[in-house]
Amino acid sequence: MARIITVGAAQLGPIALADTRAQVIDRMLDLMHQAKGNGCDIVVFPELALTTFFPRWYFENQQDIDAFYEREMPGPDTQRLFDTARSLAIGFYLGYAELVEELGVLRRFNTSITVDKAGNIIGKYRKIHLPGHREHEPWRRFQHLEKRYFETGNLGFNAFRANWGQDVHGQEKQGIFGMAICNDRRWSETYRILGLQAVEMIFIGYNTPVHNPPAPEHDALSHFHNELVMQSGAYQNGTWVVGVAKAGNEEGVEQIGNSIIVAPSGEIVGACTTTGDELAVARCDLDLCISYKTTTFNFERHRQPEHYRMIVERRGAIAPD
Ligand code: CDT
Repeated sequence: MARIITVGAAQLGPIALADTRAQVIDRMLDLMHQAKGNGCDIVVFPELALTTFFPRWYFENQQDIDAFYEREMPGPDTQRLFDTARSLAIGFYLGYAELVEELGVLRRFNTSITVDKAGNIIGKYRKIHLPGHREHEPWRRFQHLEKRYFETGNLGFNAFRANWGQDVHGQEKQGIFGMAICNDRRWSETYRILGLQAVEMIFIGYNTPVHNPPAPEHDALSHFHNELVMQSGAYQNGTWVVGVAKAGNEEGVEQIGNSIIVAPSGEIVGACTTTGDELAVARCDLDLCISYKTTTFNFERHRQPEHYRMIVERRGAIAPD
C-alpha cells in the first residue's frame, strides 16, 4: 500500500524592502506553476513569504510596522494565490504576518495556513517559539525583533486531516498534517506534540540568518543545525518534514537556503541547492510513517510519561533553577 503525496518545497530568494507584494506573488505563482508541472499536490512556501524579513529592523512608527501585516486572508494581493491554486488544483502552505482584531484588541502573529486544492483554508497556526529580542539592540549588525512585533501564538500545535484527492488507483490520498514556523523547528516539543497526534507530514517555513549575533560561534554550523533538527524531528516521530527557506542576501543579511524534504527515516530525499527561487520536489509516501510509528517510536508501547514527570520533580527538589 502507498499513499503518495507529491510535495514541492518552494524556496524563495531574497525579497527587498522595496518589493511589492504583487512582485513577490508573481514569483510564487511561477513556483506554483512549476510545482503543478511536476505533479505536486501541495507547494510549501517560506515563513513571512510576502515581504522582506522585517524584524531585522527597529521601526518606531507603528504604521511602518503594520504595512508588513495582512489584515485578511485571502486579501486583495493574496487572492491570486488562492485563485491560481484552485484553478490548478494544488494546495499550498503560506507564512505571513497577521494583524487581527480579537475581542476588541489588535493582535499581531507570525502565522501560517494550509490551503487545500479547492482554495479552502484547512489549517492555521501561529508561531509559538518566537526568537530574538523585544528591545532595540544597536550593538547587533541587524536586529531580530520577533518578540517585539509578534505575540506568542495562541492556537497550539494542532494536527489536522487533509485529503489531496485520489491516486491513479482511485485510492484517497489523505493523511494527518501539521505546521510549524522557523524557530519552532529547533524545539523537540514541536514535533512531539504533533507526533502525539499521529502527524504524518509537517510543513515548516523559515528565515534563518547565517549570522547569529549573540552566538557567532554557531554561524559555521547553521546548515548542520538546520538539517539536524528536522531530520531528528522526523525520525523520532515517524513523520515527513518539509522545511522551506527564504534564502540569500536579503537587504545585506545572508540567510541560509538548505530547504529540505525529510522522510520518516530521517533521510533527506529532496533539497534545494541554490539560495534563490527554487523548487525541490519529492514523492512522499505517507505509509512510510507506519514502520516507525509501530516499532521504534510506538509511543503507546514505549513512551514512559509517568517516569518523565518523576525525574523532573526529583531534579527540581535537588537542584531548583
Ligand atoms: N525566523 C526565525 O525564527 N529565525 C530563527 C533565527 C534564530 S537565530 C539562530 C531560527 O531559528 O532560524
